[in-house]
Amino acid sequence: PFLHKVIGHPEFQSGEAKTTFIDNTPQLFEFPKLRDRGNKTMKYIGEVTVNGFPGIEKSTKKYFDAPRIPTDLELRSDYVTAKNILDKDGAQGVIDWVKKQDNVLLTDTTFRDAHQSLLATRVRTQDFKEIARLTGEGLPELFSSEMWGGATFDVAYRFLNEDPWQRLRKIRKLMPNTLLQMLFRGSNAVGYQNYPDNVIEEFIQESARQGIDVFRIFDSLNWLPQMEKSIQTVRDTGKIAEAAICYTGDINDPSRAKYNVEYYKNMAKELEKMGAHIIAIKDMAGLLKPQAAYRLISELKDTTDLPIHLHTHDTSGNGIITYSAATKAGVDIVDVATSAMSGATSQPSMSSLYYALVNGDRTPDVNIDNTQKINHYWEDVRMYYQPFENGLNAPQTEVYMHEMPGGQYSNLQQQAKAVGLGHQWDDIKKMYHTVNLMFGDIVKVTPSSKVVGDMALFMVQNNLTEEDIYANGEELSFPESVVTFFQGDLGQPVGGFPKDLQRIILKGRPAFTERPGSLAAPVKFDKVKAELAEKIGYEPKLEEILSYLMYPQVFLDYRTSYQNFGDVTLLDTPTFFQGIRQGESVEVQIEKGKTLIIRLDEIGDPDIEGNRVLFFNLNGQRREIVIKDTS
Ligand code: 3PY
Ligand code: ZN
Repeated sequence: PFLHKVIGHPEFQSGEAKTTFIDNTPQLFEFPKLRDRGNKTMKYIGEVTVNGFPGIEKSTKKYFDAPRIPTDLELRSDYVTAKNILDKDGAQGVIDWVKKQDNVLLTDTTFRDAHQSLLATRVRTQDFKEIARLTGEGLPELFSSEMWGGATFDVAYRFLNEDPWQRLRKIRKLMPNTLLQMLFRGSNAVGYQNYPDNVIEEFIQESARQGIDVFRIFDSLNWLPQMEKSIQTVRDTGKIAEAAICYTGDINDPSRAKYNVEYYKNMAKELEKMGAHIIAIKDMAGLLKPQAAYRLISELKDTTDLPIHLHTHDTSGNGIITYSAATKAGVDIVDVATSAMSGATSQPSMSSLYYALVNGDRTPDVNIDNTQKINHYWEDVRMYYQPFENGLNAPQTEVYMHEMPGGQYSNLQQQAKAVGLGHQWDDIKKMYHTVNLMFGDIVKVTPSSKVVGDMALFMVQNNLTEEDIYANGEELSFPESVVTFFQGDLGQPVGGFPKDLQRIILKGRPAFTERPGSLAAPVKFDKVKAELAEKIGYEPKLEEILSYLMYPQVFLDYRTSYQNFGDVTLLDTPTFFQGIRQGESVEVQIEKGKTLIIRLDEIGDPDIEGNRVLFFNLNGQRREIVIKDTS
């Protein structure tokens, strides 16, 4: 019918159809476009229906009530937000404003660290869209929303078939009056290795152009030389450079003297000299105990005039007490998450903190009713992600022993299960502690934490003790990440590497103490652009080149998947993870006013090669899609 419509069109019949024919009569070409998108979407749904979603157990699709979307938030449309101040008065304007506040300010991590730490970073843009606008409108008093960076970049491409840049653009549009914040791993950007300086610069500039306002910059070993470039680049973009000190050990425990209060004060002074606008204390594992928090924040406030932004994880269950102590000591901003996405390995709850501080002199200025209404949405949406729950739903004080970051806990647990060590999880946690001490008591956060995790798994898997490593290490072949770490690929740990262990692990390979970024040749963007264009068949945008530089194979796999399945971010989450039931209709709004209505009528039996025909109905037309059953 499509061909007939085109051929039958008077302009075509007149013999005068030129290239403008397509431009003048787009309606004729919409149907095949729709059909193509429909086919791709049905292919994706069919694939998940028949073979399940990679990495989670295949099960019958569950029924969910539609999430409760708040319709009656109280709005303060005249409120001047931190974002408005940044846009009008620049970064210094925001800093001056923060310093003038009596109340403790809040950053909402729901869109990044909370789901990274609770649900293996799996929350999809589709589920942020509905609530992002309402969060921006209903909670204008927030300092910022942390919604990008860390693991979200990699996971979006790798597991969610999503383009993280698109997520950033969408949220930017939906939250025009909220500061958007990202977690940036210094010279490791959003990856697990060092990148040349010009890649770091381009990445920051592009992220700033696309909407990031606050960059929380850290180095996974607290090694200052690796933070300088990022801080300077962020300053040059006019955005806010928040330089983070990763917190480890216990400043009040004399047996952990390596990371004492002086260590943190010195680092804060250095970061101030480097040009930080804000100092963050990044307590990635949740080790900062309440009394230590009071002391640390008090002493930092005496050390620097910069605002202090505190980040913790609630793994031990002490998060609110820590924030309460820090608030008393004068902390300026703290990181919280909506209740349904808080607690345990995530951040403390926004509304719990509100009530912990209510009627005090620094009560956060948020509308608690709005907070709770927005939270209803998350109570419902979290259900979708049940297969990714990490199982830690009670306080775990063992974190003070193993010191594993909140975001790593579930990851390492999965890694352990994948190599058949799920039942030895308790041993792995103890070994993680042992490895940390063997490595000289290092800062453990992505990517250094991954090295400790890899070594712990390696030792448990091969039944090795610490003594075995020193006695027989020469014969062992250590994980690649451990070897390159001891070569200096991630930089230098506080106090340097333990020499004996370094010798055993490197087996004569060279080690260097220079900053890896200073040794790496700058990336030639034109060359990479041409190479990538060859691979994907079109001229890539800068953001695509950057993604390819960070994650070459992951990015190419994403492109392939996009070619096959189209834009699957538009599917609702239960369908995305669990496919479709026989007889069910799902609606996919692909554009305003354009909806695909897809019904699955029947699943055919597999033929001799395992191929099944799925009988669909797409917007009223019968369609057959063949899917290979891999079971
Ligand atoms: C990350 O780098 O992803 C982190 O969340 C570190 O805490
Ligand atoms: Zn964190």
